[in-house]
Order: sequence, then C-alpha cells, then structure tokens
Amino acid sequence: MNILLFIAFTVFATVLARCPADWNHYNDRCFFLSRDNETFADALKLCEVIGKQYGRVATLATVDDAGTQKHLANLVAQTNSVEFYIGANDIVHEGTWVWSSSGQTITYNHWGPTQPNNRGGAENCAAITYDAPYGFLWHWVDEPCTFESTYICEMPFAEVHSPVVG
Ligand SMILES: [Ca+2]
Ligand SMILES: [Ca+2]
Repeated sequence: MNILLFIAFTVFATVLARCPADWNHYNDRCFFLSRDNETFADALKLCEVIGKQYGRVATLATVDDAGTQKHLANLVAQTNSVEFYIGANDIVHEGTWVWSSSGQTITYNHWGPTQPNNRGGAENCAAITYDAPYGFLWHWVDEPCTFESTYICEMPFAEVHSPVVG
C-alpha cells in the first residue's frame, strides 16, 4: 500500500475510533445515559437515531459480562435516576431473554431477587434498578415495556467505514 494512503487511512480510522463527548468508553463500546424517560420501544428507537448522528449502529446496552455490569452500575450510580432500560427483553418468546443488539439469547445475567417474574403476565423488558430495601443494587428487573424509564444506549467504539470522498 502506498505509504501516504496508509497514513491517511490510519488517521481517518483513528478519528472514528473514539466515543463522542457525552458518551462513556468501556472496552469495545461507547455508552450513553439518557436523561429522558421513554418506553422500551421508544428508547430503542432513540438510541438508533442518536447513533446515526455518528454514523454508527447504536442500540440499548448489552450487559453481557460482570465487568460491563459493574462498569455501568458505577456510571448510573452517579445520576439521579434509579432505573435504566438495557437491551434484554423476552418480547418474542415469553421466558426467552435476548439482546436487542444481536437477537442472541442472554448468557450472563444480573437479575434481582425473584426476577424475572413476568408479573401480571406482562413484563417483557429489562432495566437495571436501585431499590436497596428490596435488594436491588443495580440488579436487573423485568417490567412492562410501556413503563417510561431512562435508558442506556451503546454503540461500537470503532466502526471502520470506507472513506467517503466528495
Ligand atoms: Ca416476560
Ligand atoms: Ca418483574
């Protein structure tokens, strides 16, 4: 490869490989905490819209290991909100929890006491919540997807596109 072209591409890729100012970087992803309260469907849609502003595919947060759970718990603990939607949901098949990002069945989980309990037969969306008297220390809760809550978006830290010229 032409060395100048290589340098130009490297610079270009580097520019893309970072999180916007109000996003938080953790491993291979950027996270964004909303201040607005939305239904699960609207939260998901808004994440996608926000991501497009940066040319990336954003969705609700995929909390797929203990490290990510701990990192996000520390982040949300600095806000005034006690509940944030994440991407886990069992909308398609009751009891089969999948991530909105990939459609893959969840493997890691951090459910709070007696969760998920699908109360009233109508709890298909997951949030992380703080309710110490009930044992929720940013544990997961399933709740109606129509509940309006703050939410966590995620998008890739680096997404390499072909340079667009002109
Ligand atoms: Ca359910
Ligand atoms: Ca529940």
